[in-house]
Amino acid sequence: MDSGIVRGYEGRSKAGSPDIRLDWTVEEILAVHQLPLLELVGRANAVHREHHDPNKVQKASLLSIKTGGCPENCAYCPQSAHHREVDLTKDRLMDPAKVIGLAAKAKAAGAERFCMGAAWREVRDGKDFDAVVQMVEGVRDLGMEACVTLGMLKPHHAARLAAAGLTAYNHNLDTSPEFYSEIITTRTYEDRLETLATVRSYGIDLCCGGIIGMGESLRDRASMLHVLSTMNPHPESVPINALVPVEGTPLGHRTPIDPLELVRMVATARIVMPTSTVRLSAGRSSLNREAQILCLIAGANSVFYGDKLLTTPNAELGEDAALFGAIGAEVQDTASI
Ligand code: SAM
Ligand code: DTB
Ligand code: SF4
Repeated sequence: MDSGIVRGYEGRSKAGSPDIRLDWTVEEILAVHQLPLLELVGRANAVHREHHDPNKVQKASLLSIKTGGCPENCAYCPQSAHHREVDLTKDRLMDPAKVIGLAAKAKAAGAERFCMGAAWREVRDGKDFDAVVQMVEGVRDLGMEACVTLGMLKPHHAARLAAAGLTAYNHNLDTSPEFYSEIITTRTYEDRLETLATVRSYGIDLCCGGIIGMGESLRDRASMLHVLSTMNPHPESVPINALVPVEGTPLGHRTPIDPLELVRMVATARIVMPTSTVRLSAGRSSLNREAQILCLIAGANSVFYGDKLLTTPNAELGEDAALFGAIGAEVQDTASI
């Protein structure tokens, strides 16, 4: 690629940029979301190009380090112990050496970020948390960004993760404050916000987003983006997931969303949070190549790479090679993931 094409994006302002607003209202966000599609995508792409290299898509690799048996009752989640009809093999926490080995493989296949998820309600002190700290250290030693998602945590846990070099902590709002209790009743929105504040206070980046396609209204989507875009600073990373309906969960029979709804959500997130990394996360396997490219034009600048998310299938590696080939990004050796 002619590096001159992208040179203009280096060194552009991030924090303190005049177009970074912390005072978006729900009405304004809803109005952006409902713009005519071509206008919305055009505006989002302009914001994207102002703050990011439009040819760069970060590949993040995702691994479930502890699977299933979670005491929370999140209606979308196959890992909740409340949803007994789900066909899922539970697994204890993985061995750190195995996890670090898989991170090295993911790096060899082109991943820059390694995200580890545990089906925990909260972090508890003990050998399992010690092992997670070891995993974070190992991933950082490989020169990769490390992200974990472990549920709620206390300040001393955040302090240990920060000392281990953790790049980011993923803790999603999932939906709007108004719709939240339709989806989860075993913890509150306030619990979520408290964990996020704790993580932030230890200088760890926030990875915080949500899911669309759970029966929420467009106002709920705008309201979730309102909570995110009024955080100061904005979360560094915002995953936008489309519900993966899993049989046996209360949302297992929901019809998958129209891909253009994901395009609208990504574009709106890009406009209201110009400098955040917007991640096109779960649900990508039901999008064709062109719909994914539309999401990238609308401002997504990262995808999960690899054939599995946590417990459900992701876009297939061959399809991803075709996607990255089509957009001209470097194609890695897919056999090594
Ligand atoms: N237990 C931790 C927690 O809830 O924060 C971490 C793991 S949890 C599986 C991480 C995120 O995955 C959830 O917050 C949710 O946004 C997303 N997720 C889980 N199941 C999903 C599904 N079926 N479709 C889309 N996103 C899903
Ligand atoms: C996020 O927002 N999406 C990822 C990551 N953060 C941890 C998880 C998606 C999980 C999809 C359902 C599954 O595979 O279990
Ligand atoms: Fe547990 Fe997280 Fe799944 Fe909720 S989303 S049931 S907290 S693993």
